[in-house]
Amino acid sequence: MHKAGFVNIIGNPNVGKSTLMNAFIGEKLSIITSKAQTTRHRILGIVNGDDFQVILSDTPGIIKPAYELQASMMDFVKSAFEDADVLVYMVEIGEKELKDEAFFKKITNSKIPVLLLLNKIDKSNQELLEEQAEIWQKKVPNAEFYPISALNGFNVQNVFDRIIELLPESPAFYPKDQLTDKPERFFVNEAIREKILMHYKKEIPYAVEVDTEEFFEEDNIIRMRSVIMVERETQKGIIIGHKGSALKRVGVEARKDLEKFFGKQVHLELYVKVNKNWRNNHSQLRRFGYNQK
Ligand SMILES: Nc1nc2c(ncn2[C@@H]2O[C@H](COP(=O)(O)OP(=O)(O)OP(=O)(O)O)[C@@H](O)[C@H]2O)c(=O)[nH]1
Ligand SMILES: [Mg+2]
Repeated sequence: MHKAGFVNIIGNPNVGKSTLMNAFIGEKLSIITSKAQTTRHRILGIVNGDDFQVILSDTPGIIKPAYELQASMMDFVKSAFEDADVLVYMVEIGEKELKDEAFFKKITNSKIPVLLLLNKIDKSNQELLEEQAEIWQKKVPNAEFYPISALNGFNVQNVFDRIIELLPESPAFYPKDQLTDKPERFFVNEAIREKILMHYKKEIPYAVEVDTEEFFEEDNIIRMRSVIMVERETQKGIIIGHKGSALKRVGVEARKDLEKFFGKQVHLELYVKVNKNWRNNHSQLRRFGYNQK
């Protein structure tokens, strides 16, 4: 018998969805930072076995959209409700509610199996854990409950084994050697965006989009050129930094990650461009892979 299906991870921003996805895959497919709204797309991560194919979806954290980019991010979350065979609803220790009522109702009224994961229990103690477990099991009575630590791997294998049990009988949806639905350039963009989230403050990371214009694979090296887009001229100066030092740091760190990811030497050229108000521009958003209706 062969099992296959879609296992979609949803929850508030910053609870550890991408960390869990990477733990299941065993690779750094999704970027992870301590800032909210790190993930902007729905990213498939595929785990293949002889008799199963688990198609995981990492999704953006649920927020009330304030601009078009965020509205597109929430459309990715909506799509994750539509095709799931198993829903993984992740919360973190100390969290009390999913702020979006409509999404929360979809979870509590779900006809498909829901796994409720209480993450970051490594930061907790027994008393707090029991208190939180009770709160969440009451809130989502239709779910199976698992305390986990995506970071340390605690209970991750048990959750994965349960997912396999819950999957429907089905042939594989993707070739068995496929790891994701995203092209190579997507991971270049993301590696750069991760460094920008890590090194710049306040609004800057949220005003940035990255587009990889060139990706040439040669025998011993991959040559890439990417543009970092910002919304305003002042932001451009901040990204570049004094004598280019800030941009250089982004480039060096992203290149190191990309060399690990592709298993090959990488040459990465970066430049910065102003793309006014791209976050609210439908055609620009479409160009960057956000499904605009
Ligand atoms: N202590 C602890 N930290 C964790 C755990 N899982 C994730 N984190 C941290 O929580 C932060 C957010 O992790 P992400 O995986 O990026 O969270 P996310 O839900 O994908 O966030 P968005 O994409 O912004 O919605 C990072 O700093 C992680 O290192 C965990 O089990 N324990
Ligand atoms: Mg994420």
